Amino acid sequence: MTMQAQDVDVKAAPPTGQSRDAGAAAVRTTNDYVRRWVDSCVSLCQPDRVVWLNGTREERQRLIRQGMDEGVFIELNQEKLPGCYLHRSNPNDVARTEQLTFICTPSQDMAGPTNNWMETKVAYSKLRGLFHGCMKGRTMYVIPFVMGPIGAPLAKVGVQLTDSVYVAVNMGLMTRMGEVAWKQLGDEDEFTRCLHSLGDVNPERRYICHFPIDNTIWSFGSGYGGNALLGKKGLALRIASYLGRQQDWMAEHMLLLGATSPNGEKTYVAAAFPSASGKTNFAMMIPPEKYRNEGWKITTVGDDIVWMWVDGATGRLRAINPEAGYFGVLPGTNEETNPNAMASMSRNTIYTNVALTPDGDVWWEGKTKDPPKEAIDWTGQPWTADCGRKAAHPNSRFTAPMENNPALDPAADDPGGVPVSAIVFGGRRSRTIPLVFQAFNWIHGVYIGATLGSETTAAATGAVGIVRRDPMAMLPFIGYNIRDYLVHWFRMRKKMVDCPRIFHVNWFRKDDQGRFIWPGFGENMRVLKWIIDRARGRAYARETVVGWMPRSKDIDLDGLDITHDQVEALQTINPDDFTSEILSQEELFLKMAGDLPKEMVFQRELLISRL
Ligand code: OXD
Ligand code: MN
Repeated sequence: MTMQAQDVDVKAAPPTGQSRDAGAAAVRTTNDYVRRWVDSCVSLCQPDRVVWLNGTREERQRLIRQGMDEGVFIELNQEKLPGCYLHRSNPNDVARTEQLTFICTPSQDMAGPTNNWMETKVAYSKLRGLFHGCMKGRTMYVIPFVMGPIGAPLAKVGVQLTDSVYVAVNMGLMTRMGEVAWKQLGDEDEFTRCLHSLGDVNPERRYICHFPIDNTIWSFGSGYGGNALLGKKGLALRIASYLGRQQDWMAEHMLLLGATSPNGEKTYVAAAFPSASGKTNFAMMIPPEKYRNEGWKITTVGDDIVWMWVDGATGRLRAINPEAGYFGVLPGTNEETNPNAMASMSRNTIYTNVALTPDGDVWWEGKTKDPPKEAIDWTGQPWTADCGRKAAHPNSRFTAPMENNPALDPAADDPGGVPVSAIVFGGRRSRTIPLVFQAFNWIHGVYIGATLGSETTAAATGAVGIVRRDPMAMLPFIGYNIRDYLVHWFRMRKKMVDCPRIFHVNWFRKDDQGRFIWPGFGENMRVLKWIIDRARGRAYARETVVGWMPRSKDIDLDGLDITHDQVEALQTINPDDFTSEILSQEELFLKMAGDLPKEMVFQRELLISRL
């Protein structure tokens, strides 16, 4: 890449420490806090060059060309997939590494029993050692970005420094990046300081460290989305959840969708499912034909993260999606399971760790019924359909701007956000947990969310398919003590005049032959319809030990190849299974021993007494 007038050649500049003067004309902000912080990081990391990004399309193209020269991006067939590129990561760097992710605070109690903790000074000192000189010979990109629609009261500014051109391009897709951030920041000090380096991409030297008190994230040794796109899990969940507790709002691992009924009534629903458990599919759902003909429509506000606050005027919960793009799982995604996701990734998209076909297209398991005869797999090796290896990595991903989504909700960019009428928790459970039920009230709903269990997936390294407790699907993302997080949920209720109704769903229950009973995907509309009607006080439910449940006749099965008896089976609560379920919640309760909010203890006792 030829050097731009605005870039700073640090080698040609006076010794580090004075680089600010050398690059003064080039620096894109007059904010002294930013300039001093960038200077200190330049001194630490010693890049050859500092490039301040402005978020324009031309700049993105320039970065992509640069990445192609470096072998970071492979151009795909531009007729089929305009603006689309493939990236192959280091094979040791394909998922979030929760065991290497830390909350760094002065005391361990601030991080709590479910986070990895490092003492602040120890963490800075350890990571300073790693960052020292790590960008020699490399370029440091300065990425200003905003999380949240511009003008939203909760919108937050971050600045990420990175030596990865892949990260720079992805940040441009996932956030509102560029001049808007400098404008929002003005002369203030209120921005998240995000420092990132690929280092030598060695898991032995990989640390993702969050310093909530300093509004700072240092990530070293990984280029994987959840570890390296620091606006996402780092800022929008871990740091934001900490800020939300201080400032009376909530940052949650939830999708946010709008459902428009045939008479034009619009209901917004937020839903928390653990990573790689169908949030993107639910957020982009296309209702079954019957519903479409009646006039039902689903629109997407977000597919992964929501920020929610109580509106002073109405006393109701409102929400925004802090992100501007999707970083979605590919295996299993196709024209049938999620046509809106397929359309979203049809242009200006980065594909990570999928197979490359001879015609310059991409492929992953489940994209088409028939695999291509041959391809280059995600590791760059020749692959054939009968070779016995997977062509794409199970956690292969697409990064696409949300503007590509044909079902984007008109309010997705609205700084005022949308009102939330229902909150849904869902796990991946092959046994025990029914298709749908409603909590008796908010406190019971918080208990249901807090004890959420789910079978693990490929989104994080480690064993797949084991049930783990994943409170609110936030276990890896709560930036402080889980005790205080649950108390925060209980307290938020007191600020609301009317609160969203809380539900639990499980699309993943299996029969004795190991087959899914519920068809899922667009058919989930039938369950969503009951949820909406309950939230609006219209549908019937019977009281059961776990909560309010629809009778099978309350779920519309018209046009579906499934009987009312099967739905009854899906809704069955087996007391023995449920006793084991309660016992398996003990693991979480024991971790929080002595610190469990009393509401949790009472709810468990009430559940046991109902069994
Ligand atoms: C994600 C995740 O990538 O939750 O969204 O892992
Ligand atoms: Mn996620």
